Amino acid sequence: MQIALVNPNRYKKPPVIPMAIEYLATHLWESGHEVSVLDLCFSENVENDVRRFFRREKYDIIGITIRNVDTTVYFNNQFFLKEYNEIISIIKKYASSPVILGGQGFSSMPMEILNYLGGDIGVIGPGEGALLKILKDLEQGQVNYRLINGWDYGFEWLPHNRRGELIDYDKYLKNCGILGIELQKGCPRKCAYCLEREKPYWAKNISLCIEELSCLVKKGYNHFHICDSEFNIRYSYCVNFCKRLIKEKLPLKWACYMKLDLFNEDLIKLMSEAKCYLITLNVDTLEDREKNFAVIRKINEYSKKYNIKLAIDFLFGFPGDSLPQVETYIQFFREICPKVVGLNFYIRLFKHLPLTSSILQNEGKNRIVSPDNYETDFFHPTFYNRFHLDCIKRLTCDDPLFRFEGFEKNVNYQRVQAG
Ligand code: B12
Ligand code: SF4
Repeated sequence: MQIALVNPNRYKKPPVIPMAIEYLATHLWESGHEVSVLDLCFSENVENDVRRFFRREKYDIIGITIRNVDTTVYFNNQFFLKEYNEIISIIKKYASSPVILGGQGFSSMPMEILNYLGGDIGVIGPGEGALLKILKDLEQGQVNYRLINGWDYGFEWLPHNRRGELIDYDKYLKNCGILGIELQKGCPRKCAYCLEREKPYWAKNISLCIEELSCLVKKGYNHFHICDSEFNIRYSYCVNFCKRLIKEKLPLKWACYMKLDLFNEDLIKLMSEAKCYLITLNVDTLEDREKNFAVIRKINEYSKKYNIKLAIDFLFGFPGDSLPQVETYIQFFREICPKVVGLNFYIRLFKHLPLTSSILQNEGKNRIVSPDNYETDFFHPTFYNRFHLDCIKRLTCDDPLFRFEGFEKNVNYQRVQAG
């Protein structure tokens, strides 16, 4: 069948290569389908590009990747679904094939987004197996569903190599983008505020991941972000991945996200030898404070020892948090002095998260706010907030160690590169 895959993500702080499309295209292609890609990230005239693309060919389905709902930070928030809605309306002017939606953003509120964007079918989670099922059902005239769950269709066939020539990497790299690679899917943990919580875990074959990296390095790319929810979900996997990377001696550097457990000095040393240069550590005040401090202190110590930059994304202001408690965290970060600490004290509440229902049950809508007068309906950007910006500013005293999320539009790898 002829499949169109569209990337409507035009946010460029930084631009993100639509790796989902590359993996999906590879899998569809390997399964005997034809795939064309319309990447609108750098389009100067969306309508013209859409018209030209859909005039060239008639497609059996149009798959659209919905990566982000919004920036998920309160200050200078950008709500992307409105723009995606406009793009999909334009697409529908020039093509009448079924529109299939999927992606991380989509999966956060599947039915709501499917209705809002006017899609025909939505896929929750990984799209590889689900898309093949949809194609088969469409061929046999058996589509009697609007949503399917991609996690139900297995992982063993996940592609490790991707048709890089489908996307113009150079435009992304020139605009501070970097390449990504996915090693592991899912996260079994249950952090109440996180969209990635409680997802089946699947680790890709390390040899195949190394092969994927080698291919990209051969093409001249050397800067990567590991696109896993957290790098250290399974300790033995991280160790084996690093060991293989060290053995291959690939000329590259990489950044990753890590959670506050399943690490030790050996792992940080191996990561450094495998050319990891940046760890972003998610820290929240839901965990026990003393336990948090002890673990962060160690990761910070080992990162410094092995020359890896440590960026901390600090999420606070949960129900029950107090200013004196926040102050102890600020003092602690000052004392250990990581490379940078991003402060986020507006907690994005999504419709289907347990944190949202528990806040509504216990406090009602008292502390629920939305930027730009959006409705506080948990579909549009909706946040829980306890602290005023000025109070937190008073605690940080303009110390450049601390960055208030949303004011500078950049991410940790850019902050670290900027020095
Ligand atoms: C790594 C990462 C980053 C890196 C990316 C580096 C790089 N060069 O790729 C950096 C740090 C740059 C980044 C930036 C941002 N990120 Co980010 N990021 C991630 C993370 C951890 C992995 C994304 C990824 O690439 N996964 C691997 C790919 C292969 O998986 P995938 O995209 O999900 O695709 C699969 C499925 O979703 C599905 N699928 C996808 N598209 C489609 C389409 C169809 C038709 C179908 C059927 C299926 C399908 O199939 C795919 C293959 O299995 C995710 C969380 C997560 N675990 O996914 C957050 C995440 C996507 N990011 C998020 C956000 C908010 C951002 C920022 C807006 C942050 C900010 N304020 O600046 C920016 C946006 C930048 C941009 N231009 O879009 C949010 C989105 C939340 C939301 N609902 O809106 C997430 C979910 C994190 C979170 N829990 O809040 N990010
Ligand atoms: S915050 Fe990290 S560890 Fe917790 S559920 Fe999300 S991805 Fe998993």
